[in-house]
Amino acid sequence: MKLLVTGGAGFIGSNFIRHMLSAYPDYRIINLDKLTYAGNLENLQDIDKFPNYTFVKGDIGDSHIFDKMEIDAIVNFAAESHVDRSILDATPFLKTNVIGTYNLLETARQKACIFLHVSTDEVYGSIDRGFFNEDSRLLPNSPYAASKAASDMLVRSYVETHDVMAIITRCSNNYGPYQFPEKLFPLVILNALNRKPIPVYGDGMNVRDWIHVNDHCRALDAVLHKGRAGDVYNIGARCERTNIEAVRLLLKKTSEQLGIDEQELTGLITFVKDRPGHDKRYAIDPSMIEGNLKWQPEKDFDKGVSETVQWYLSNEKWWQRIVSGEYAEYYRTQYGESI
Ligand code: NAD
Ligand code: TDX
Repeated sequence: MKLLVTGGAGFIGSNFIRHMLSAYPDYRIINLDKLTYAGNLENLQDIDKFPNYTFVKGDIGDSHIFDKMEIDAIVNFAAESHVDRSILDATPFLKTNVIGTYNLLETARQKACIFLHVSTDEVYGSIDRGFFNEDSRLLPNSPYAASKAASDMLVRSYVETHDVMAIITRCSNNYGPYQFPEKLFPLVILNALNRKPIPVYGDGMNVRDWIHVNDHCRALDAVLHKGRAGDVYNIGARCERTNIEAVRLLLKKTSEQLGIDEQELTGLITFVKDRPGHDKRYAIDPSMIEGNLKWQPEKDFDKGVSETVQWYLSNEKWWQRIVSGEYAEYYRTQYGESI
């Protein structure tokens, strides 16, 4: 199979490429990535010499970039992905997540190839009780979520109008290696290592549903090979935690691995002003992918968190380069000088 992976230099895309090259050594993969602040070729250093892997620097919004590519399937990870940045400026979110997806849909239409659109549970908005299923209404609350919901709507329209063989997946919060330090898990680990305050928004009681990135990649593999065109699949590991529970677990694991007293790190927790429009709870029902595609998450949360802490401890060179670059300026804008 000839796969075009977009956004493959980011967190989930790079883990997906690694998974696919190991599971299907005869597949050919083109990774097209714009290399925004979140794209990092160091995420793929171990595989960039594979003969059946090619990297192309480019923007999914560029309508001619795909002309000469032979493609059986597109897996679209390319996006602006951070909610807090969409609050500061939504412009790149609309350009990439909406117009960029539209351009990819036109490409899939012309090449008559499969289009797997990697979306998010955030398009459903927040739910106090119960779970979102694939038929739940889309009620996005952040500009990021709205841009992803808009892209999902476009995908649906290309299935209905142009018979594009498109499938949408909506996954819950991912964690694992190579996640950019702006997201909660790496931010907590790195601030703990540097003994910096750990900002928890509001009262810390917002709930997120966590899945290890490898389980997400295995689910995407199942959808790509066994999913039905036109369908939507929720992906989740039934692992809800309040943010403060997740932060405390991360600090427990970090202190164990550093061999220090846990209280030295829990003392860093600092409750800060809440995120505007902060969704209270995400919780999705993954029964459809479990039943129809026989997929199940494999990674135990406690073990996955330990391994993730260990990964950041062992890969200081990777994150030092990020935190000393553009990220430092974003961090100051987001948290101010005191944090
Ligand atoms: P990320 O921010 O780590 O990576 C995004 C990648 O897309 C980067 O490599 C970036 O350079 C690239 N990119 C951005 N704009 C581009 C453009 N115009 N053209 C080409 N490449 C471009 O994001 P992530 O966390 O890996 O998320 C990947 C996808 O999964 C996103 O679509 C996101 O909405 C979705 N998702 C993420 C999560 C999560 O918890 N992180 C959960 C569910 C769904
Ligand atoms: O400093 C922080 N303090 C804090 O309390 C940060 C960065 C986050 N939080 C809270 C906000 C959320 O309730 O932690 C929770 C997780 O925050 P993020 O890591 O920013 O993720 P979230 O906003 O839930 O969105 C993520 O999951 C769905 C991804 O970033 C999206 O790309 C994905 O679609």
